[in-house]
Amino acid sequence: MEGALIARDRVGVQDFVLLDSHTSEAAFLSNLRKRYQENLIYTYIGSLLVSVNPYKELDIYTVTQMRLYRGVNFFELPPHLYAIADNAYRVMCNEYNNHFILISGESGAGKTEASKKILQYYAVTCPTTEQLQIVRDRLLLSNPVLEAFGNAKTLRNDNSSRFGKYMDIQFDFKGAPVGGHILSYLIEKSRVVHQNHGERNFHIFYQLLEGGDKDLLCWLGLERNPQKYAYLIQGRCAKVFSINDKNDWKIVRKAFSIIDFTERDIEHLFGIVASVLHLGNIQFEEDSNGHAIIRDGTQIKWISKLLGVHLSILQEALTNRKIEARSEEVLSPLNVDLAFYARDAVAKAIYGRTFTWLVNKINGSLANKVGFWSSKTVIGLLDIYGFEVLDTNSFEQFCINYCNEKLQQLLIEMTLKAEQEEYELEGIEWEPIPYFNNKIICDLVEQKHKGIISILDEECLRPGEATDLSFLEKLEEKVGDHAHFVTRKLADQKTRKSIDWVDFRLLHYAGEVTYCAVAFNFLLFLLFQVLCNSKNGILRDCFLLSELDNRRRPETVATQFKNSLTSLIEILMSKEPSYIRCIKPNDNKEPGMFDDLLIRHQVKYLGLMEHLRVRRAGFAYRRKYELFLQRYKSLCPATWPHWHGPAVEGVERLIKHLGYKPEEYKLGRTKIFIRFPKTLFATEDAFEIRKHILRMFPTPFIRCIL
Ligand code: AOV
Ligand code: MG
Repeated sequence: MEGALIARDRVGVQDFVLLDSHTSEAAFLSNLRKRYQENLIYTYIGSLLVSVNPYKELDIYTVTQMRLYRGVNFFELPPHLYAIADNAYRVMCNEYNNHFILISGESGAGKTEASKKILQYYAVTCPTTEQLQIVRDRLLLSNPVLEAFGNAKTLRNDNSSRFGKYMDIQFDFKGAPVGGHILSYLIEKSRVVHQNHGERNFHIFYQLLEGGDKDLLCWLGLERNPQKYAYLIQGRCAKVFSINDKNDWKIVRKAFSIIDFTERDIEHLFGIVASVLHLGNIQFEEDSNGHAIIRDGTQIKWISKLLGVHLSILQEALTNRKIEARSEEVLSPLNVDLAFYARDAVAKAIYGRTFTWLVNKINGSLANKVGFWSSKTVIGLLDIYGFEVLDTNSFEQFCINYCNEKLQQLLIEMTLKAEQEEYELEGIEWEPIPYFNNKIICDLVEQKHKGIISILDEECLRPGEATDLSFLEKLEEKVGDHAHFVTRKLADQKTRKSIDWVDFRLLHYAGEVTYCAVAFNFLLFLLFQVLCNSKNGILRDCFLLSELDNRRRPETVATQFKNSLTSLIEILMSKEPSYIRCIKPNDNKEPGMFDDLLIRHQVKYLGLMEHLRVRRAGFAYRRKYELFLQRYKSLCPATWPHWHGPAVEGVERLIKHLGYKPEEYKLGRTKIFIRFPKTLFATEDAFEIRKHILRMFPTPFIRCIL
């Protein structure tokens, strides 16, 4: 903090707790802006790191930089991801406890980049052995594979994560990484069959077409041109300037071999990827009875070959559904609309489940093979999709935003708790701080019997009877008067315009979002049987016949998601937290552009001001007695050059000499707490002036009288 304190007029303070008017949003923004303009993208709020996406390469991620941060005390160097990573690592090694680093922020704010840089930091700086090199490589190379299948170009981010990811890095007792484990959350399957204008499908499709060799494409029955595929052209931007699909394909292929995929795995995997493209090109037309028939048999032949399913059975399954009539199962032909729906449902299902298979496969290769006993502790990295508001927000946005809501709540609860505990530990009175607790919104979504997910589940139990409209009516009836649910009536009065009857609106902590209820309760389980009997090994692993036998109602996707989030929160609560809050500086992906309005909104909803208030809780600065004395002892004759008594007494002597007034500080059990930044600045300035004078008069005599 040293240099930055002096230069604070130009580059701002490197910790927001040192701002004079800590409650002012304007001061907060001005500090962030000053630093951003100097390419200082990182700033602390206490131990939390705020990061603003630079949208350009900065030379702060070199190996030299990594080494600089290794083993150095948190506040001794400028704020950095590496400081957060190193701190978590050091505490883990010293105290043998588990940690997690939660990286949050909206889409395009830099979460994934941050998580990759932290992983690289550990890969470079942690001790390793020849035997462990492979683990390191696999940890690093799991990223390009998961990104190929789970990321896509969206309007907000050319490499947007469309799944949530929590990755544990496992360390042995020497602090060497020995394994890893990934949990993935709800991949955005709808993208497989539909993309908005200006967006793409998942990267892997374009990589395969662009980079795959001729023989492979020929074997898969694919043409190189993405324009030929209905599932790839809806966004009208198959080519993206910032993305090199050909190169990325090479990286993914290399990663496959390091991660231990067999040729057979790869064959089956791309058989599925190609089948999705073929599925998208299947067209249906109406026969004279109004039933759907497949227009051209070419695609279905390829699918049947690649997935190892019987051609006529596949054909039948795509154009019929099974219904129960008088306890008998009969086939009922689909109309054209439903056939298209069934086709898309299959494409989404096989892609989604294949992604889960991929994560499991990677986990198999990351599993700690050095021996169970040697794995001691973990650091978890959480990189989840950011809060998003699109023109049309569907079930997936509902889940994404609900997830962000839960994480926000975790952060608030954990920081408040930590702060309160520190005060109690230090024997300093805790002053309650008003803050917005978004538990109320989490409850609205997840509460048993009364929450939106429960209502959705109930509706799903009435197949045939339930509709989007009946779901909405239930919502109105059950949560209509909730403060964060905007009823249609209220919306009409407020906005003076009617909102569509298929919509409902939630007031999230990050803003208001209108969700479209269509397809919220229309999840189809067709063609399952065909896929269970596939000869494609991956599909056979993914679609189990036992699921069909299950007389119990399967859990709805929403409930599954809720349960997986609940266990994620449990995993996190059992570990020591570090936080990185990412901010997106503008909507144009442009370097150097600091959009005040956009950033102010994020500062607000990320709760940064609240965090700052909690963090200061009356005291801007706190430091262990030893560290405080070490730095400033030269300012007091009683403590200079050596102080032999207890550190706390040394500090008492020191601050008495400096003239601290009683209201300016408090002494805890192990730390000094300073209320106002200006007190600290005065001390820091005195320290710098003295250092300066010493440099000018280096003779021992002058030193003595100073
Ligand atoms: P996200 O993970 O937060 O969005 P990313 O980490 O993918 O966002 O960042 C978006 C883009 O911003 C990257 O592709 C880089 O071009 C740029 N970027 C981010 N951080 C840095 C950095 N530290 N240095 C240089 N460029 C950076 V989403 O996954 O959409 O929520 O779902
Ligand atoms: Mg991301």
